Amino acid sequence: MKLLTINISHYCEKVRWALDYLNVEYIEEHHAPPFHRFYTKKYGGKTVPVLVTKEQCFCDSTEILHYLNTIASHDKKLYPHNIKLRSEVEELEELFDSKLGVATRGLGYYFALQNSWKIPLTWSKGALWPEKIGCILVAPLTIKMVRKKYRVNETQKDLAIQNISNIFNIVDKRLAPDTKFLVGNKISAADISFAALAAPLLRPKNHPIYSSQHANLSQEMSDIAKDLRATRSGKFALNLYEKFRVFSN
Ligand SMILES: N[C@@H](CCC(=O)N[C@@H](CS)C(=O)NCC(=O)O)C(=O)O
Repeated sequence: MKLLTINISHYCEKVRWALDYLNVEYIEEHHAPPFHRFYTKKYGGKTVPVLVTKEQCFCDSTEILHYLNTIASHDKKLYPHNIKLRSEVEELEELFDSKLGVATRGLGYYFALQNSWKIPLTWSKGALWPEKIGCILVAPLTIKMVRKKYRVNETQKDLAIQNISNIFNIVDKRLAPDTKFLVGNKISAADISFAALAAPLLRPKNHPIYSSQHANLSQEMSDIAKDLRATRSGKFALNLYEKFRVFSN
C-alpha cells in the first residue's frame, strides 16, 4: 500500500497510526504543498491522506480507517462489532474530524504563521528535492491560500480555542479516572482520532513528527498546550500515545 501525506498533517497521522497499529506494510510518500494536489488528483481527491492499494484508493481518513477495519484481525478491529458501540465510535470520530481537527489545525497555523519563513521547511520535510525547492519558491502564495482557506485570524483563533475546550470537556465527561478507552475495552478509531487530532497542541512524546519540546513554541501556544495537557482528556491522549502508538515500519 502507498500512503500519500503531507508530513505534518494530523489527519495523516491518524491513518499512519492505524496502519502501524494493524502492522500493515505500507510506503509513505511525503508531499509538500501545493504539489500534493498533483498526486491526490490522480486518485480523485484533493486533500491528504490518500491510501492507494492494489485494487482501490481512498481519499479521506475515515474512509481509510473503515477500509483498514475490513482487513484487521478479529482482535484488532478499529470499530467494535456491537452496533451500539460501533455507532458511538463513529459519532465520536466524526466529531473529532469535523471539529477538533479543524480547530487544532486553525490554531496551529495561527501561531505558525507568526514565523511564516519556517513553514515551507516544515511542510517539505520528507519530500523529494524538486518539490522541496518548489515549495519554498511558491511559499508566499501557498501561505496566502492557507490563510484564506483556513480563515487564520484573531476571531477564528478564539473560536478554535473555544471549540477545542468544548471537545475536551465532552471527552473529560466520558472518562472515569480508570477509563482506558473512549468506547469499549479496546483501542478504537475514536481513541486514535482524538489523540492524533489533538497532537498538534498536546505534543506527545511518542509522536513520529512533532517534537515534544515546547521550547520552539510561542509563549501563548505553549501556555494553551500546558493547560490542555493537564486536563483529564489531555492526559488520556498523552497516555494513548505512550502506550499504544506502536510503529510497524
Ligand atoms: N476529511 C479529511 C480532511 C483531510 C485534510 O483536511 N487534509 C489537509 C491536511 S491537514 C489537506 O490535505 N490540506 C491541503 C489541501 O486542502 O489541499 C480527512 O479526514 O482525510
